[in-house]
Amino acid sequence: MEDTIAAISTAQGIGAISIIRISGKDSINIVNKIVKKKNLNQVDTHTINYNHIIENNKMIDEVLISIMREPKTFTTENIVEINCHGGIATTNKILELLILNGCRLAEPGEFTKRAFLNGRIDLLEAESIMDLIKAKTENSMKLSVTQLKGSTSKLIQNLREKIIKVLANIVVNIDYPEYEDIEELTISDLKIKMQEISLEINKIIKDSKNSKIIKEGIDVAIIGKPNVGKSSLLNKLLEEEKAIVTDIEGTTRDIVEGKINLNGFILNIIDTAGIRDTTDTVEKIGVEKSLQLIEKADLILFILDNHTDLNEDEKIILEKIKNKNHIIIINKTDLDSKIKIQDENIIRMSIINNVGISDLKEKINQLFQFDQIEQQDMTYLTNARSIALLKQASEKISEIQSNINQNIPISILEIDLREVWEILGNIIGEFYQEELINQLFSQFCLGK
Ligand SMILES: Nc1nc2c(ncn2[C@@H]2O[C@H](COP(=O)(O)OP(=O)(O)OP(=O)(O)O)[C@@H](O)[C@H]2O)c(=O)[nH]1
Ligand SMILES: [Mg+2]
Repeated sequence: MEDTIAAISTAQGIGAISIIRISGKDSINIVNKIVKKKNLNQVDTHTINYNHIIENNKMIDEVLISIMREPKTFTTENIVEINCHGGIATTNKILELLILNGCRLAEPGEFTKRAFLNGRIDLLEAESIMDLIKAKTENSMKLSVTQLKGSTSKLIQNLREKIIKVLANIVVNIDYPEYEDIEELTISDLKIKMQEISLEINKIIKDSKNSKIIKEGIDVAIIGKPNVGKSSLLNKLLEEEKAIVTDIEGTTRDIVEGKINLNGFILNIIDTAGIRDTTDTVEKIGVEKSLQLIEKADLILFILDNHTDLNEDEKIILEKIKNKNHIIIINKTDLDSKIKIQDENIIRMSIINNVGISDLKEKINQLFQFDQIEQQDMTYLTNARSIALLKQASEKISEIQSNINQNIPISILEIDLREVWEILGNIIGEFYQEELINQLFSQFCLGK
């Protein structure tokens, strides 16, 4: 980490101000070589200084330069930030001068990687910085900020502490039986502790699912036989004519998608090809995709036609969606009713007449309890890697619990418990493989 790195850390494009960030031992010295007015080695740390950037005595830009000396900086190294005027040409010119004078162009995420490697932030916080950069709605922004503050890391750290105490107790009991002042951990104590840990882990997993909803939104698939009004519904929800609507069966042959914001949550609405037996090659692939979406989507809107009774395909789909999040929409209520069906989640609509749209939104709201998610203290894991690790930890604890019931010796349980401790450590980056770290940080934007 000897190199001094530099990158443009504001979004590329035309903005009023661009920020160039430089981190490393020589950052102040290097910037000093390209300024004219004041010697930056003589200014106080954590100050903002007016200056001119020059090349061959010619002024390139008037700038404000923040000087932050180590160790109290984001990367724990000397950091300089140059606020210059936003044009691409000026900003690139300054970056070029910095490189000519000894900086290296930063790799994506390298600033955050340094912060992590220098022990300034843990892996979870680093990941939440990455999420923050990508955050789409206000809710998801709040979530990343809470995680950034480290509250989720604390949750995991507390769990690890609990485990360490149990482990220490086991080890002392086994290896130093002569220490009589340390209470012996009985099997029933161990059972209680495992139960506590398991409940805690599972609560984080459950809450993390909500935070996935907040961050990534809900995939909502519109499914149904041809001509029931799937594309009409997509267009109505998106308030634009995104998909083609005709009275010809098989109009939609591939997936059409769009996003809407429902009470601050993102819904990814996916219109699909009408499900039927078809010889058309393209449509057949489309139908395949529709069927796969039934498995993958977070919510299925299954549209039926009020004017016709259920066909065989529809009966099969009803069976498939029974145990999934679903809403059945009976569309075309402006026509005579010929359909016979019973289900708890039915909404009647006449999409072309704007009837039932608000009922549908309300139903979705109820199903996912958006109001309650918003009120929660959002301190949960938000990425797939951490959640997968937590699930692994939860399974391992279940294994320990069943081993306790089968009277497996405590020394064996100790090994499993140690493993849980390590898995949790992985979440906050206490044990890491270089490969994983590099891969993670390379997903960051340049300059972060
Ligand atoms: N009467 C009536 N017709 C409707 C209603 N909603 C949609 N339609 C009509 O039904 C026909 C089919 O609508 P689409 O939205 O293209 O149906 P789809 O399910 O996407 O059909 P495919 O793409 O072929 O699978 C069009 O002529 C729509 O105008 C409704 O509420 N009432
Ligand atoms: Mg369609």
